[in-house]
Amino acid sequence: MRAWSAPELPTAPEGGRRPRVRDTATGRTVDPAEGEETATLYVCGITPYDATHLGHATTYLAFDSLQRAWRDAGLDVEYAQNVTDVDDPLLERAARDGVPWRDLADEQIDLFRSDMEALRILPPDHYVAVTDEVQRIGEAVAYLLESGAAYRVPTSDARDDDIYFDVRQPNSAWSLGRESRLDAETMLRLSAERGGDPDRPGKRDPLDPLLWRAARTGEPSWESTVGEGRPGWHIECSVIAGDRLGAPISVQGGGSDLIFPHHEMSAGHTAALAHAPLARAYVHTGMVAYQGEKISKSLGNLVTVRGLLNDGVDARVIRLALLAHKYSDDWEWFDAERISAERRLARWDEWARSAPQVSSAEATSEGTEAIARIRGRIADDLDTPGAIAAVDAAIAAGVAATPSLVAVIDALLGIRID
Ligand code: 5CA
Ligand code: ZN
Repeated sequence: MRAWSAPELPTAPEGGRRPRVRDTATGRTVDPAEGEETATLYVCGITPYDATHLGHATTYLAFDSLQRAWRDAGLDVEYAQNVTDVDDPLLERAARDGVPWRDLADEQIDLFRSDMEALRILPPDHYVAVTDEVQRIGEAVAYLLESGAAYRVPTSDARDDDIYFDVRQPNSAWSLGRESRLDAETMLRLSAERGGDPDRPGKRDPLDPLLWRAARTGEPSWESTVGEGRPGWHIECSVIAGDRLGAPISVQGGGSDLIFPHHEMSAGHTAALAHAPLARAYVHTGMVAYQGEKISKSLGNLVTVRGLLNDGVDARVIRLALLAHKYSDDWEWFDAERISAERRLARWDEWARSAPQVSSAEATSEGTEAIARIRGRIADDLDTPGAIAAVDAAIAAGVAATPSLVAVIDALLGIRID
């Protein structure tokens, strides 16, 4: 599927540092592309049933920062992202609003693309709709059945059986809890809250996740190796990441609401399919809240990228406001975030216009130091607030706006100042 247009990446001076990031599965900060010349990244994409809110934007911006850091360090990046364009929340919203689910999905995917483009977020090399991968997913589910990692559960309202993944199958690359490190009670609670069905009769373990849902009347379905139906949620990301990037990838990314069950089960599926871990590092962004609650399409407390842009807010202000928070922290959006980002951007623009100019050939030692500081902050687990503070400090100290310094700010923070 078509992604969106890539923003221009400026040519920064050599000397970028390889980023280290915190891996949820080990709690350690690691270089997930150690020894590699190409870093591979998979970030869980949207379920397209409502507009891109600031929580989504923050998550995609964090992985944009990671890619910018990798590229600044001279690595190539191969990046895949899915679109969950068939799933219960999308079907329920379409039914509620009386619109065909396909139309709702297409409209929201278009909006998402235009929001990502406005925010100058680097597009994936592989932008993959789940509905285009149903055959491949069906084959993967057939393989899991044959190898004993999956089993059938009879249904009362469908002709075929549903198919579930057996979380207790021994596997050298994964066992339950490997990625999330949660206790059994928390897993049960989160499974019930986040799309699982722990109470479904006929399962071997309450946590076993759905791999394939047999066709039901009134629901979209496709023919596949395992009959007519549609994919479960976690298998889509395992199959797309494995097919486009190959396991293990450097980083599996998404919001912290995906740690369990989504990334845990995706890792389990990949281990059973490829006999390899899904990722070298699992990186999770914090949840953005508004009016005291996590921003969520289902709660309806949305602050959308489109809404802010329509109010005349500069896309660079949105970027700066979001980057002012450490990616892994939970935080809450207030109007004050926008106001302080506007003031900061005005200072930065003013500096680029009025600070003593020097030619690109000339490097001042203060400028070189500021560049090293910005790079050092980003390489240290994507400390964007630290990098922003380093720019503020350079401006306050009267450092010249050299082309190199301006280019590094654009290359790493995606903010072009003029
Ligand atoms: N389609 C699945 C992933 S395969 C999904 O979770 N879609 S989503 O539209 O609900 O979320 C898209 C991305 O935004 C996910 O990475 C999710 O973790 C992240 N996200 C959702 N809400 C927030 C929030 N309030 N703050 C930060 N990130 C969020
Ligand atoms: Zn996913």
